[in-house]
Formats: sequence, C-alpha cells, structure tokens
Amino acid sequence: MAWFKRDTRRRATAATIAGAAAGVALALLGMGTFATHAAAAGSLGSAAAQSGRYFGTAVPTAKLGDPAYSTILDREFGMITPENEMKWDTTEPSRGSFNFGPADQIVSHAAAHGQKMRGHTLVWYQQLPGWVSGLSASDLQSAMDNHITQEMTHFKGKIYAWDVVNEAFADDGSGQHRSSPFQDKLGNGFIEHAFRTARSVDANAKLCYNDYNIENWTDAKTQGVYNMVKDFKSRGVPIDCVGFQSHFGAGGPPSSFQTTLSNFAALGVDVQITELDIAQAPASAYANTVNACLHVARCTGITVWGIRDSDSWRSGDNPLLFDSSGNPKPAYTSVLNALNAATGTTTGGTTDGGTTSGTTNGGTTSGTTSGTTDGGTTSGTTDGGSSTGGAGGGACTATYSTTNSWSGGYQGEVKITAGSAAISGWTVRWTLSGGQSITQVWNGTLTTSGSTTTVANASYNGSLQPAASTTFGFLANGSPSTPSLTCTGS
Ligand code: G2I
Repeated sequence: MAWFKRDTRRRATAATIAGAAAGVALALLGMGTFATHAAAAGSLGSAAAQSGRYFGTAVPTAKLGDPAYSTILDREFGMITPENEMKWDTTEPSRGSFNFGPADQIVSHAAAHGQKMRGHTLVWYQQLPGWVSGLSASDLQSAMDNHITQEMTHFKGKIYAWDVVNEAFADDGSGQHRSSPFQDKLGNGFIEHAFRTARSVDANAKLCYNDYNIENWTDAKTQGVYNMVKDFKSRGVPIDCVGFQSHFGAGGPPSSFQTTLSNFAALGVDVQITELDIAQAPASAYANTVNACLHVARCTGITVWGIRDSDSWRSGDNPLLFDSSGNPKPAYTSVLNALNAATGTTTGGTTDGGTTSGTTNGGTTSGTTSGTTDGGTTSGTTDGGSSTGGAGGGACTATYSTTNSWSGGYQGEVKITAGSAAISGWTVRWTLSGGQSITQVWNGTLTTSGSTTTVANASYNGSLQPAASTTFGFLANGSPSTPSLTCTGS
C-alpha cells in the first residue's frame, strides 16, 4: 500500500504547505543562501538549471534530421544521451575496428546547441557484438580494457558522465550480479576493473553505475548495488555517480524513491535519473519522480528516455512528455512546474537535502495515483492467455499483449486484474516457446526455471483492490507468441 501512504502525505492543507514554505524560506534566509525568485522558466532545461540541475533526453542519430524533433530537442533539453550509438555493437562491431560516426553526429549536434552529453554505455551485456562472447577470459579482459580505452579516448573532453557499467545486477531477488559474458568469465571483479580502467583514461568525466529496478529501497537489487557502491567508496574504487533508470509503470516511482536517492547520495556519489518514462505518463507520477530528485541535493539531473511518445522504446505505453505530434502533455506541465518551484531550494549542498518538505510544487500533484492504472492500450497486439488461479487466496486474471517486436526480439506486457476480492500479491506463470528468452522485466520480479517463467509482483504493485489492475512488462529474445498465463493471487 505504499502508494496510499504517498497520497496521504501529499494531501496537505493549504495552511500546512504555506507554513512549510515559510519555514523553508526562513531557514534559507538564515543560511544566507536565499536567492531572488526568478521568473518561471519556459523550458525543461532552463527550469532545471535554476537549481543547478540538467534536464536531458535520449537521442537516436536518425532523428536529428527531423526538424519537428530537433526543434523540441534544442528548445527543451540541455543534456543528451545517445540512445544506442555509443553501445558496443555500434562502436566496435568487429574486434579492434571502431565506428564512432553515428555518435559523433550526436556529439556535434550537442556542441552546436550548447548541450552536454552522457556517455551510454561502455560495458553492458546487451547490444554486444557476437565476437565478444566467444573470447577466452584473458582475451575478454583485454578486449574490455581496449574498448573502454578507445571509446573514452575518442570522446575525451566531450562527455559529462559515462555509464561505465550498465545493468550488472540480477532481477531474481538475490541481490547478486547477473550472468553475462563479463561476469561469467571475469568474475565479480569486472565492475571494479572497468571503473579503474575508465578513470585511468579520463580523469575528468564522471563515472557512473547505471541500472533499472533499483528505485525501491528495500528491493534486494537496490541493496546489492548500494553495497557495491559502499564497498567501492570505502576502498577508493573510482565511482562518482549512480544512475537510476526509472522505467516506471503507471503508478510512478515507489514511495521510497527519495529515500533511495538520498541513501545513495549519502555514500558520497551524485545520483541521477537516467532513463525516465512512465506508462501512460500520469502528471502526478511524473511530478512525484521529479520532486524526489529535487529534494536530494546530490540528485544532479534528470533524463527522459525519448521526446515524443512515438520516439519511445515502449511507445505502446505513451510514457513520455510529448505526444506523437510533438505537443506537450499534462505531464510536461507538471514537470515544468515542479522544476520551477524548486528554484533556489537545494542547490550547492554536498549532503542529502531530502528533508526540504516545503518545496512540494504548488498543486500539480493530484493525489490520485493508484499504481493500478490500466496500461493495456497497446498497439498491434493479440490478447489472450487469460486464466484465473488463487486457491486459498484471492483470484486474479492475467492478459498478455505484445507491445513491440523487431527481428529477433519483442516486448510484452501482462495486465493483472484482481477478482472480486482484494489481493496483496500476485504471481503470473507461463511456458516460453522455443527460441524465446526473457532479458528484462520491469514492475515485477522474474524467476526462470528452464522454459517456465514466473513473474511475481514488485514490492509496490502487489496490493490490488477488487477488480483493480496493474501491469508488468518484459523484453525477450525470439518471436512473440500468445502464452497461456496462470495468475495466482495471495
Ligand atoms: O531497453 C530500454 C533501455 C534500458 N536501459 C538501457 C538502455 O540502453 C535501453 O535502451 C534501449 C533503446 O531505447 C532501444 O532503442 O535499448 C534497446 C536495446 O536493448 C534498444 O532497442 C534496439 C533494438 O533492440 C534493436 O533491434 C534496434 O535495431 O534499438 C535498435 C535501434 O532502433
């Protein structure tokens, strides 16, 4: 019921808000840091800059030539992450043969428009060219070192922060590293080795660890990453920042998100929201996410993973701030208002500012976020495989749809709906067909055993009122097919 607590807290009376705001103002005056409140900024980038933060987006090279796209890009965003162009399959498609052309185009665009760059990503188990997985351990080690060295050297001086290692932790609730060519051949030390190599190449770029499903404080995956960063800081392994991808369901961030950001920041790293998108883009869920960052002094910036809904990797969810015609959505306004409301409140500190409660933005958090909004408005899909389970507990049904597919892979979404009784948890099970394998799950916790796939609720979306729904999504290799789902409620 975490969402319920969050709503309750945000339903403050006007008097409470006014009192809290006055308290903050007095405290700031006392600290001598209160700045004259500037006029509200009219773009995301300039509004974020008022509190010393950036607002960025993911950009694919192919869209730079689209004037409707680049107009929004250059008006709104001060930071760019290449969506795919700095990944290993593009930059080193065969061993020792480097191709920085597509990313260079994005870097040139950024330089011409005064935008900064996040580098994404040097070591990741996905979008790896085939030759990497065929190497022996010692060959892989030197290939990884060479890849980091060549890529960072090429872009030296042009990158604000690098995602040195991306998504190295497992989704199975173990809190351990996931299996990957790097993990399996080089062992746990590959992450530390990558960061040390990166620092030796470029002493000025910030070095980040980046992952998804690490936003909820009590999740095993969050704790695993937290313990790694704590260990790195205690032993002097060079790490400067942690990126929270923040691919959320319609309920938005978990209620502990600000706590998570603040606890990581307290280890002595910057924290950043690096790939934000939210199913159906509820204005309140976006405002909650942005405010979680604004309340933590070392949360230095926010990046959304695409501009228009049609640009999104999960376009069936309409998860972004602009509609497919480039018009700002209600979520855009709520984000802009939140950024403007934060002016002068938490900048400059090096310690966690997570207790500045008076900065809640005025009236854009509607308090109706339920975490159960139907995410089932997906495109090109087949419904099916719905079934009911739940002996001894509550019943639920699960419905599958394919939200995206491409050669060799697809993205699916499963909608879980409680029966006539409330449930406090759910599990969906199905059997993968030949050639299918799941590579990523969000808003759920994956366990696999052979071809049997089980996804249980995440910590924040297990509780469903009678007839209420939630969704989880996944990415898979192979071709889509309609599975027969078994849903069990508890
Ligand atoms: O999966 C969402 C993101 C999760 N965190 C790391 C990010 O790097 C990742 O981004 C996505 C891109 O948005 C997609 O655009 O990464 C996907 C790959 O894992 C990207 O999808 C790829 C497709 O898999 C390719 O088939 C396609 O050729 O996009 C390519 C270019 O459109």
